[in-house]
Amino acid sequence: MLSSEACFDVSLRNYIRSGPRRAGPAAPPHVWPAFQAGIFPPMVIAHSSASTATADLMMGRRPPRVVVVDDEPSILEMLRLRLESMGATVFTILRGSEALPLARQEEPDLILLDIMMPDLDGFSVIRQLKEDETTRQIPVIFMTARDEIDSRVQGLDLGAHDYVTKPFNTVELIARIRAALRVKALQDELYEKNRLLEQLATSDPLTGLPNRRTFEEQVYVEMERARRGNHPLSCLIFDIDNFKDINDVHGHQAGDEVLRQIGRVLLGRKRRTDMVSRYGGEEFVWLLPGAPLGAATELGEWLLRTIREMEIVTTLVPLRVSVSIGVSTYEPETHGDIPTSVLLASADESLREAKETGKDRVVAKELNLFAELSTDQAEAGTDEL
Ligand code: GH3
Ligand code: MG
Ligand code: MG
Repeated sequence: MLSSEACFDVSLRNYIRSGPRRAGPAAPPHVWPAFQAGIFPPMVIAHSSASTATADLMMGRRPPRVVVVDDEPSILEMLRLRLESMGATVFTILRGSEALPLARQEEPDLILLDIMMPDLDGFSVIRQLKEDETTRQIPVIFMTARDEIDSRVQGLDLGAHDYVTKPFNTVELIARIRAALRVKALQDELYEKNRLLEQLATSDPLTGLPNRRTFEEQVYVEMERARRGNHPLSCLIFDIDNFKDINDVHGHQAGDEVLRQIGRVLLGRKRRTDMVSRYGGEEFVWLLPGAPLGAATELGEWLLRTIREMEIVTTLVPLRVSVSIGVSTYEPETHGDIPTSVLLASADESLREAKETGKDRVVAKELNLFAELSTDQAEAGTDEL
Protein backbone atom coordinates (compact mmCIF):
# COMPACT_ATOMS: atom_id res chain seq x y z
CA MET A 1 0.00 0.00 0.00
CA LEU A 2 1.22 3.48 -0.84
CA SER A 3 1.83 6.01 1.91
CA SER A 4 -0.02 9.30 1.65
CA GLU A 5 3.23 11.00 0.65
CA ALA A 6 3.75 8.56 -2.20
CA CYS A 7 0.12 8.95 -3.30
CA PHE A 8 0.63 12.67 -3.50
CA ASP A 9 3.69 12.17 -5.73
CA VAL A 10 1.93 9.65 -7.94
CA SER A 11 -1.09 11.85 -8.43
CA LEU A 12 1.15 14.76 -9.28
CA ARG A 13 3.18 12.68 -11.72
CA ASN A 14 -0.01 11.46 -13.38
CA TYR A 15 -1.25 14.97 -13.58
CA ILE A 16 1.93 16.21 -15.18
CA ARG A 17 2.04 13.29 -17.65
CA SER A 18 -1.58 13.32 -18.66
CA GLY A 19 -2.48 17.00 -18.35
CA PRO A 20 -4.80 18.71 -15.98
CA ARG A 21 -8.07 17.55 -17.50
CA ARG A 22 -7.46 14.01 -16.36
CA ALA A 23 -6.11 14.85 -12.98
CA GLY A 24 -8.03 13.75 -9.93
CA PRO A 25 -10.23 15.89 -7.73
CA ALA A 26 -7.26 18.03 -6.75
CA ALA A 27 -7.41 19.76 -10.12
CA PRO A 28 -10.80 21.44 -10.44
CA PRO A 29 -11.85 20.70 -14.04
CA HIS A 30 -13.75 23.96 -14.44
CA VAL A 31 -10.66 26.01 -13.88
CA TRP A 32 -8.43 24.77 -16.67
CA PRO A 33 -10.45 25.74 -19.78
CA ALA A 34 -11.16 29.14 -18.32
CA PHE A 35 -7.53 29.52 -17.55
CA GLN A 36 -6.46 28.46 -21.09
CA ALA A 37 -8.91 30.95 -22.51
CA GLY A 38 -7.25 33.62 -20.44
CA ILE A 39 -10.22 33.98 -18.08
CA PHE A 40 -8.82 33.59 -14.63
CA PRO A 41 -10.77 32.54 -11.63
CA PRO A 42 -10.80 35.00 -8.71
CA MET A 43 -7.20 36.03 -8.33
CA VAL A 44 -6.71 35.44 -4.66
CA ILE A 45 -8.17 32.52 -2.85
CA ALA A 46 -7.53 32.45 0.87
CA HIS A 47 -8.11 29.19 2.63
CA SER A 48 -8.44 28.74 6.31
CA SER A 49 -6.75 25.79 7.91
CA ALA A 50 -8.70 25.93 11.14
CA SER A 51 -10.68 22.72 10.67
CA THR A 52 -7.76 20.56 9.54
CA ALA A 53 -5.04 22.12 11.67
CA THR A 54 -2.32 19.86 12.89
CA ALA A 55 0.80 21.26 14.44
CA ASP A 56 3.08 19.96 11.65
CA LEU A 57 4.13 23.33 10.30
CA MET A 58 3.71 25.30 13.50
CA MET A 59 6.94 27.16 14.34
CA GLY A 60 5.77 30.23 16.16
CA ARG A 61 2.63 30.98 18.12
CA ARG A 62 0.25 31.23 15.17
CA PRO A 63 -0.34 28.98 12.16
CA PRO A 64 2.11 29.83 9.37
CA ARG A 65 0.75 31.81 6.43
CA VAL A 66 1.91 30.65 3.03
CA VAL A 67 1.38 32.28 -0.36
CA VAL A 68 1.62 29.94 -3.35
CA VAL A 69 2.05 31.49 -6.80
CA ASP A 70 1.76 29.20 -9.80
CA ASP A 71 0.06 29.47 -13.16
CA GLU A 72 -1.08 25.84 -13.01
CA PRO A 73 -4.31 25.59 -11.01
CA SER A 74 -3.87 21.90 -10.19
CA ILE A 75 -0.48 22.52 -8.59
CA LEU A 76 -1.96 25.32 -6.55
CA GLU A 77 -4.76 23.06 -5.42
CA MET A 78 -2.47 20.20 -4.45
CA LEU A 79 -0.14 22.44 -2.50
CA ARG A 80 -3.07 24.11 -0.82
CA LEU A 81 -4.56 20.80 0.33
CA ARG A 82 -1.22 19.54 1.51
CA LEU A 83 -0.21 22.66 3.43
CA GLU A 84 -3.64 23.15 4.94
CA SER A 85 -3.65 19.60 6.20
CA MET A 86 -0.47 20.51 8.05
CA GLY A 87 -1.95 23.53 9.74
CA ALA A 88 -0.98 26.39 7.40
CA THR A 89 -3.20 29.19 6.16
CA VAL A 90 -2.72 29.21 2.41
CA PHE A 91 -3.27 31.94 -0.18
CA THR A 92 -3.13 30.82 -3.79
CA ILE A 93 -2.70 33.00 -6.87
CA LEU A 94 -2.26 32.26 -10.55
CA ARG A 95 -0.45 35.38 -11.63
CA GLY A 96 3.01 36.64 -10.79
CA SER A 97 1.84 40.24 -10.96
CA GLU A 98 -0.47 39.62 -7.99
CA ALA A 99 2.32 38.34 -5.74
CA LEU A 100 3.70 41.63 -4.42
CA PRO A 101 0.35 43.26 -3.56
CA LEU A 102 -0.82 40.05 -1.88
CA ALA A 103 2.41 39.64 0.09
CA ARG A 104 2.20 43.26 1.24
CA GLN A 105 -1.36 42.77 2.36
CA GLU A 106 -1.16 39.35 4.00
CA GLU A 107 2.42 39.42 5.34
CA PRO A 108 2.95 35.69 4.83
CA ASP A 109 5.73 33.68 6.47
CA LEU A 110 6.67 31.99 3.23
CA ILE A 111 6.13 32.36 -0.52
CA LEU A 112 6.25 29.37 -2.86
CA LEU A 113 6.90 30.84 -6.28
CA ASP A 114 6.77 29.28 -9.71
CA ILE A 115 9.45 30.54 -12.08
CA MET A 116 7.75 29.94 -15.43
CA MET A 117 4.63 32.06 -15.55
CA PRO A 118 3.16 33.83 -18.55
CA ASP A 119 2.43 37.29 -17.18
CA LEU A 120 5.33 38.06 -14.85
CA ASP A 121 7.98 35.39 -14.35
CA GLY A 122 9.26 34.30 -10.94
CA PHE A 123 12.57 36.17 -11.31
CA SER A 124 10.79 39.49 -11.75
CA VAL A 125 8.54 38.64 -8.79
CA ILE A 126 11.53 37.86 -6.52
CA ARG A 127 13.13 41.14 -7.61
CA GLN A 128 9.97 43.05 -6.70
CA LEU A 129 9.67 41.28 -3.34
CA LYS A 130 13.29 41.95 -2.40
CA GLU A 131 13.10 45.62 -3.39
CA ASP A 132 10.08 46.25 -1.19
CA GLU A 133 10.76 47.11 2.45
CA THR A 134 7.67 45.27 3.73
CA THR A 135 8.26 41.98 1.85
CA ARG A 136 12.07 41.81 1.78
CA GLN A 137 12.30 39.49 4.79
CA ILE A 138 9.76 36.92 3.61
CA PRO A 139 11.57 33.73 2.56
CA VAL A 140 10.85 32.64 -1.00
CA ILE A 141 11.10 29.06 -2.18
CA PHE A 142 10.91 28.92 -5.92
CA MET A 143 9.72 26.00 -7.99
CA THR A 144 11.60 25.00 -11.15
CA ALA A 145 11.60 22.13 -13.58
CA ARG A 146 14.23 19.49 -12.81
CA ASP A 147 16.55 20.45 -15.69
CA GLU A 148 16.58 24.22 -15.11
CA ILE A 149 19.91 24.52 -13.29
CA ASP A 150 20.51 28.07 -14.52
CA SER A 151 17.14 29.13 -13.12
CA ARG A 152 18.03 27.80 -9.68
CA VAL A 153 21.31 29.71 -9.64
CA GLN A 154 19.63 32.87 -10.84
CA GLY A 155 16.80 32.55 -8.32
CA LEU A 156 19.19 32.05 -5.40
CA ASP A 157 21.32 34.98 -6.60
CA LEU A 158 18.23 37.16 -6.57
CA GLY A 159 17.70 36.40 -2.88
CA ALA A 160 15.46 33.33 -2.86
CA HIS A 161 15.80 31.23 0.28
CA ASP A 162 15.65 27.86 -1.47
CA TYR A 163 14.25 26.00 -4.45
CA VAL A 164 12.33 22.80 -5.16
CA THR A 165 12.09 20.95 -8.42
CA LYS A 166 8.92 19.83 -10.14
CA PRO A 167 7.54 17.22 -10.00
CA PHE A 168 7.87 17.49 -6.22
CA ASN A 169 9.14 14.88 -3.91
CA THR A 170 6.72 15.64 -1.11
CA VAL A 171 8.98 14.66 1.75
CA GLU A 172 11.71 16.93 0.42
CA LEU A 173 9.27 19.72 -0.31
CA ILE A 174 7.85 19.68 3.22
CA ALA A 175 11.35 19.51 4.74
CA ARG A 176 12.38 22.60 2.77
CA ILE A 177 9.18 24.40 3.73
CA ARG A 178 9.75 23.58 7.39
CA ALA A 179 13.35 24.82 7.20
CA ALA A 180 12.24 28.11 5.64
CA LEU A 181 9.48 28.56 8.23
CA ARG A 182 11.96 27.84 11.02
CA VAL A 183 14.27 30.58 9.73
CA LYS A 184 11.31 32.96 9.46
CA ALA A 185 10.17 32.17 13.03
CA LEU A 186 13.69 32.88 14.36
CA GLN A 187 13.84 36.05 12.31
CA ASP A 188 10.47 37.22 13.73
CA GLU A 189 11.61 36.45 17.27
CA LEU A 190 14.80 38.44 16.75
CA TYR A 191 12.85 41.33 15.27
CA GLU A 192 10.49 41.38 18.25
CA LYS A 193 13.38 41.28 20.73
CA ASN A 194 15.12 44.14 18.93
CA ARG A 195 11.92 46.14 18.96
CA LEU A 196 11.53 45.63 22.71
CA LEU A 197 15.18 46.51 23.33
CA GLU A 198 14.81 49.66 21.31
CA GLN A 199 11.68 50.56 23.23
CA LEU A 200 13.49 49.99 26.50
CA ALA A 201 16.44 52.08 25.37
CA THR A 202 14.37 55.01 24.14
CA SER A 203 11.41 55.26 26.50
CA ASP A 204 10.59 55.29 30.16
CA PRO A 205 8.75 52.08 31.10
CA LEU A 206 6.63 53.73 33.82
CA THR A 207 4.99 56.45 31.72
CA GLY A 208 5.74 55.23 28.19
CA LEU A 209 7.16 58.69 27.40
CA PRO A 210 10.45 59.08 25.54
CA ASN A 211 13.35 59.15 27.98
CA ARG A 212 15.94 61.85 28.45
CA ARG A 213 18.40 60.41 25.97
CA THR A 214 15.78 60.32 23.21
CA PHE A 215 14.73 63.85 24.08
CA GLU A 216 18.25 65.15 23.92
CA GLU A 217 18.75 63.61 20.51
CA GLN A 218 15.51 65.14 19.29
CA VAL A 219 16.05 68.62 20.70
CA TYR A 220 19.02 69.11 18.34
CA VAL A 221 16.84 68.29 15.38
CA GLU A 222 14.15 70.71 16.53
CA MET A 223 16.66 73.55 17.08
CA GLU A 224 17.96 73.00 13.57
CA ARG A 225 14.43 72.99 12.17
CA ALA A 226 13.58 76.19 14.03
CA ARG A 227 16.73 77.83 12.67
CA ARG A 228 16.06 76.79 9.09
CA GLY A 229 12.36 77.61 9.20
CA ASN A 230 12.96 80.73 11.30
CA HIS A 231 10.22 79.84 13.75
CA PRO A 232 10.24 79.91 17.56
CA LEU A 233 10.88 76.85 19.68
CA SER A 234 9.52 76.86 23.22
CA CYS A 235 10.59 74.63 26.05
CA LEU A 236 8.53 73.93 29.12
CA ILE A 237 10.17 72.11 32.03
CA PHE A 238 8.14 71.13 35.06
CA ASP A 239 8.69 69.31 38.32
CA ILE A 240 6.21 67.85 40.80
CA ASP A 241 6.07 69.81 44.05
CA ASN A 242 6.99 68.03 47.28
CA PHE A 243 7.00 64.68 45.58
CA LYS A 244 9.24 63.19 48.21
CA ASP A 245 6.45 63.78 50.76
CA ILE A 246 3.95 61.93 48.55
CA ASN A 247 6.22 58.92 48.48
CA ASP A 248 6.86 59.18 52.21
CA VAL A 249 3.20 59.56 53.19
CA HIS A 250 1.36 57.47 50.59
CA GLY A 251 4.04 55.06 49.44
CA HIS A 252 6.13 54.63 46.33
CA GLN A 253 3.26 52.96 44.42
CA ALA A 254 1.12 56.05 44.85
CA GLY A 255 4.05 58.16 43.64
CA ASP A 256 4.36 55.94 40.57
CA GLU A 257 0.67 56.38 39.83
CA VAL A 258 1.07 60.17 39.94
CA LEU A 259 3.87 59.91 37.36
CA ARG A 260 1.75 57.62 35.15
CA GLN A 261 -1.22 59.97 35.21
CA ILE A 262 0.91 62.97 34.34
CA GLY A 263 2.34 60.95 31.44
CA ARG A 264 -1.23 60.34 30.20
CA VAL A 265 -2.10 64.04 30.44
CA LEU A 266 0.94 64.92 28.33
CA LEU A 267 0.30 62.25 25.70
CA GLY A 268 -3.36 63.26 25.49
CA ARG A 269 -2.67 66.95 24.90
CA LYS A 270 0.56 67.16 22.93
CA ARG A 271 0.51 67.93 19.25
CA ARG A 272 2.00 65.49 16.78
CA THR A 273 5.01 67.75 16.23
CA ASP A 274 5.57 68.38 19.96
CA MET A 275 7.89 66.25 21.97
CA VAL A 276 7.33 65.34 25.59
CA SER A 277 9.72 63.39 27.75
CA ARG A 278 10.23 62.16 31.28
CA TYR A 279 13.40 64.10 31.79
CA GLY A 280 14.34 62.94 35.27
CA GLY A 281 12.72 61.33 38.34
CA GLU A 282 9.72 63.66 38.74
CA GLU A 283 10.62 66.14 36.08
CA PHE A 284 9.14 66.42 32.61
CA VAL A 285 9.90 68.47 29.55
CA TRP A 286 7.65 69.56 26.70
CA LEU A 287 9.11 70.94 23.50
CA LEU A 288 6.81 73.13 21.40
CA PRO A 289 8.03 73.82 17.86
CA GLY A 290 6.42 76.95 16.41
CA ALA A 291 5.06 78.23 19.77
CA PRO A 292 6.14 81.73 20.88
CA LEU A 293 6.64 82.48 24.58
CA GLY A 294 3.01 83.67 25.07
CA ALA A 295 1.43 80.49 23.67
CA ALA A 296 3.82 78.27 25.62
CA THR A 297 2.97 80.17 28.83
CA GLU A 298 -0.76 79.67 28.21
CA LEU A 299 -0.16 75.97 27.74
CA GLY A 300 1.84 75.98 30.99
CA GLU A 301 -1.12 77.59 32.80
CA TRP A 302 -3.43 74.94 31.37
CA LEU A 303 -1.08 72.18 32.52
CA LEU A 304 -0.83 73.73 35.98
CA ARG A 305 -4.66 73.74 36.34
CA THR A 306 -5.10 70.27 34.88
CA ILE A 307 -2.57 68.65 37.18
CA ARG A 308 -3.83 70.59 40.20
CA GLU A 309 -7.38 69.34 39.54
CA MET A 310 -6.33 65.76 38.82
CA GLU A 311 -7.48 63.18 41.40
CA ILE A 312 -5.08 60.31 41.82
CA VAL A 313 -6.90 57.36 43.25
CA THR A 314 -4.48 54.94 44.81
CA THR A 315 -5.43 55.10 48.47
CA LEU A 316 -8.66 55.65 50.41
CA VAL A 317 -8.25 59.41 50.07
CA PRO A 318 -7.70 60.65 46.50
CA LEU A 319 -4.36 62.38 46.12
CA ARG A 320 -3.78 65.79 44.63
CA VAL A 321 -0.49 67.19 43.44
CA SER A 322 0.84 70.45 42.05
CA VAL A 323 3.73 71.25 39.77
CA SER A 324 6.09 74.14 39.16
CA ILE A 325 6.68 75.07 35.53
CA GLY A 326 9.49 76.97 33.84
CA VAL A 327 9.14 78.26 30.26
CA SER A 328 11.60 79.75 27.82
CA THR A 329 11.65 80.29 24.08
CA TYR A 330 14.30 80.29 21.39
CA GLU A 331 13.76 82.84 18.62
CA PRO A 332 16.27 82.19 15.82
CA GLU A 333 16.35 85.77 14.52
CA THR A 334 17.00 87.23 17.99
CA HIS A 335 19.24 84.55 19.47
CA GLY A 336 21.19 83.30 16.45
CA ASP A 337 23.10 80.06 16.56
CA ILE A 338 23.13 78.80 20.14
CA PRO A 339 23.61 75.34 21.66
CA THR A 340 20.46 73.46 22.70
CA SER A 341 21.69 73.37 26.30
CA VAL A 342 21.07 77.13 26.54
CA LEU A 343 17.35 76.69 25.84
CA LEU A 344 17.07 73.88 28.40
CA ALA A 345 19.11 75.80 30.99
CA SER A 346 17.03 78.89 30.44
CA ALA A 347 13.74 77.00 30.98
CA ASP A 348 15.35 75.36 34.01
CA GLU A 349 16.23 78.78 35.43
CA SER A 350 12.55 79.74 35.12
CA LEU A 351 11.61 76.51 36.90
CA ARG A 352 14.02 77.25 39.73
CA GLU A 353 12.47 80.67 40.12
CA ALA A 354 9.00 79.07 40.27
CA LYS A 355 10.19 76.78 43.06
CA GLU A 356 11.91 79.58 44.96
CA THR A 357 8.92 81.89 44.83
CA GLY A 358 6.43 79.42 46.33
CA LYS A 359 5.92 76.50 43.86
CA ASP A 360 2.58 75.66 42.12
CA ARG A 361 3.09 78.31 39.44
CA VAL A 362 4.36 79.06 35.94
CA VAL A 363 7.38 81.27 35.40
CA ALA A 364 8.03 82.28 31.80
CA LYS A 365 11.12 84.22 30.77
CA GLU A 366 12.87 85.39 27.65
CA LEU A 367 15.82 83.20 26.77
CA ASN A 368 18.88 83.92 28.86
CA LEU A 369 21.89 83.41 26.62
CA PHE A 370 24.09 82.93 29.69
CA ALA A 371 21.87 80.43 31.48
CA GLU A 372 23.57 77.38 32.89
CA LEU A 373 22.07 74.11 33.94
CA SER A 374 21.75 73.61 37.67
CA THR A 375 24.24 71.16 39.16
CA ASP A 376 21.42 68.60 39.61
CA GLN A 377 20.47 68.88 35.98
CA ALA A 378 23.98 68.60 34.66
CA GLU A 379 24.62 65.53 36.81
CA ALA A 380 21.30 63.93 35.95
CA GLY A 381 22.31 64.17 32.29
CA THR A 382 24.44 61.10 32.73
CA ASP A 383 21.65 59.06 34.34
CA GLU A 384 19.33 56.91 32.29
CA LEU A 385 15.75 56.40 33.21
P1 GH3 B 1 10.38 70.02 45.20
O1 GH3 B 1 9.01 70.58 45.40
O2 GH3 B 1 11.43 71.00 45.60
O3 GH3 B 1 10.57 69.51 43.82
O4 GH3 B 1 10.53 68.81 46.22
P2 GH3 B 1 10.45 67.28 45.88
O5 GH3 B 1 10.16 66.53 47.13
O6 GH3 B 1 9.52 67.04 44.75
O7 GH3 B 1 11.91 67.01 45.32
P3 GH3 B 1 13.03 66.04 45.81
O8 GH3 B 1 14.12 66.17 44.78
O9 GH3 B 1 13.39 66.29 47.24
O10 GH3 B 1 12.40 64.59 45.72
C1 GH3 B 1 12.08 63.98 44.50
C2 GH3 B 1 11.55 62.63 44.81
O11 GH3 B 1 11.08 61.98 43.64
C3 GH3 B 1 12.57 61.71 45.45
C4 GH3 B 1 12.48 60.44 44.62
O12 GH3 B 1 12.44 59.31 45.46
C5 GH3 B 1 11.19 60.59 43.90
N1 GH3 B 1 11.19 59.81 42.67
C6 GH3 B 1 12.03 59.89 41.63
N2 GH3 B 1 11.68 58.97 40.68
C7 GH3 B 1 10.62 58.31 41.14
C8 GH3 B 1 9.81 57.24 40.62
O13 GH3 B 1 10.02 56.71 39.53
N3 GH3 B 1 8.76 56.81 41.37
C9 GH3 B 1 8.48 57.38 42.58
N4 GH3 B 1 7.45 56.92 43.25
N5 GH3 B 1 9.24 58.36 43.10
C10 GH3 B 1 10.28 58.83 42.40
MG1 MG C 1 4.52 27.80 -14.66
MG1 MG D 1 9.91 67.87 42.89
